Amino acid sequence: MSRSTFYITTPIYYPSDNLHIGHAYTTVAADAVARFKRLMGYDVYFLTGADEHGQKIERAAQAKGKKPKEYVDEIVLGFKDLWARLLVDYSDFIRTTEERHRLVVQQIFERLYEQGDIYKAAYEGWYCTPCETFWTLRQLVEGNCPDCGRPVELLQEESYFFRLSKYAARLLAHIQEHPDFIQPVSRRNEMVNFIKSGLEDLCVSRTTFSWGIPVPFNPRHVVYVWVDALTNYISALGYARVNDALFKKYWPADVHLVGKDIVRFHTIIWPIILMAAGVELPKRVVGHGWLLLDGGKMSKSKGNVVDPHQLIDRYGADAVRYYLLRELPFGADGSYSEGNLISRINSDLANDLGNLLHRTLTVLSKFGGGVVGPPGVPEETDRELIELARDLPGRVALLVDNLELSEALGVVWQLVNRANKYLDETAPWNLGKDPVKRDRFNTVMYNVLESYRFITVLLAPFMPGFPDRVWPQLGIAARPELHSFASLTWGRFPPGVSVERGTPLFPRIETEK
Ligand code: ME8
Repeated sequence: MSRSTFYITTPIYYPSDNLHIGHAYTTVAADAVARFKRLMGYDVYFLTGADEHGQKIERAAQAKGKKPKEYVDEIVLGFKDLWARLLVDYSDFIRTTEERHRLVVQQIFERLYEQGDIYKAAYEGWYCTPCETFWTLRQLVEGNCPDCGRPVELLQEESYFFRLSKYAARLLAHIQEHPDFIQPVSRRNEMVNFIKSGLEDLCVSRTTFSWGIPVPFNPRHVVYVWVDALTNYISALGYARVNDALFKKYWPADVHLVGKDIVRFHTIIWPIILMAAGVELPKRVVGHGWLLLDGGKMSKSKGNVVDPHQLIDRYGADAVRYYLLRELPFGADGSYSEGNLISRINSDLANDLGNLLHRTLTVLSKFGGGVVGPPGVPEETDRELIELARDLPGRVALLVDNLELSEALGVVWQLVNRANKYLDETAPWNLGKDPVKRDRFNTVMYNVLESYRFITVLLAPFMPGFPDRVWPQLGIAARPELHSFASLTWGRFPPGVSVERGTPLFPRIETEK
């Protein structure tokens, strides 16, 4: 039987500048989900990439005295370097300047034109370059872009238009019939109201600059950057090409993960392009919240950004990933501060998670020669711990499925905390001194080690570097069959292996300067 597939995407980011930790958040979240699904045995395809066209990029390149392609090539190297440093394991990286992408965009544009969904008309509109979005006068807020508040430019040109209005009713019906299509619910309600207030046809070509994909039948025009960009999710799979095996296998996407700023593009323009092209819609679009800095959205164009490289240098990729994934509850915003990051490291990682292993191995080395014996008959307090561990894989899997990653980590920490408390309650450092209590000592040690195996397997998708540092300490580095999701049935930890105390997993960060 073939394995179930799972296709997840991140937005393709603009290489107008280097990425900040807001972008890192989306990509790391998608990576954690992709890794979790792989761990569960799914055949996963995880796509990320770069959105390289548009006036914003053209201007950024000009400002640096470079040709656009030369400019984006450099920045994209930086994207890939950041993902490698953050242990992001994508299946493919699509660039909208690639031929394989251009062909698909042009083909879809031509098809929609031929079937009358795209038409030519004179146009006058207000354009926000940072957002690459047209607005009508009525939509402006005090004369500025309603999304970002920055000045807009009046543009007059002959353009191609896409009949969004024609598909509005069908899109609404789809959203009603597929309650999971837009998540969280608050975003779905917003989009439903937006569609009900009436969709205007969308201007989908530009003539005032040339850094884009030419409209195939009128190359004076380039394709609107959002139509270009959204198409990446299928062009990367080889849609409409001779070799479309990936498209056949993985489409429709299970999750498009995006920030709340671009949910509208993904739940209105993208599904309507697909409907018009006769392609199935993605199953879910999930809009996460923003990472705020000093109460405002971190953004490249505002300049209030935090460089992920510095954080990785200081704290390591696993800690940065953990912090990002823990800090934003599903769908909600979260505030970034280095102080919070440090307290998460010190309390959650050093004190709770790191210390649990360290205490256990210290006691086992001192009183058991570093070898755990088989467990005896469980007592009430053991059963409580064991039940919590047994339920954990299912609970975490469900939360990850719902993209509730902060909540999923919270659930893993229930076991971390319970195991620490269990050590306090059972005090194996006393049991170990008393030969009569050897059986009880082994039981306690066994239960904590087995709990730690559960914790390590479940944390692997969130902190991919973590397990490789734990397995040698638990003495099961050479036992990959005990590292899998399927191995999480209680009692598989092998008695008799030698544990090996290592350096602390997460050293405390000293804050006083
Ligand atoms: O919008 N907090 O690219 P972009 C959380 N090219 N997430 C943040 C964030 C923050 N402060 N800032 C950015 C584009 N993001 C288009 C996408 S997709 C077909 C085309 C994340 O470089 C979040 O995922 O402006 C947001 O949606 C994305 O970066 C915007 O990246």
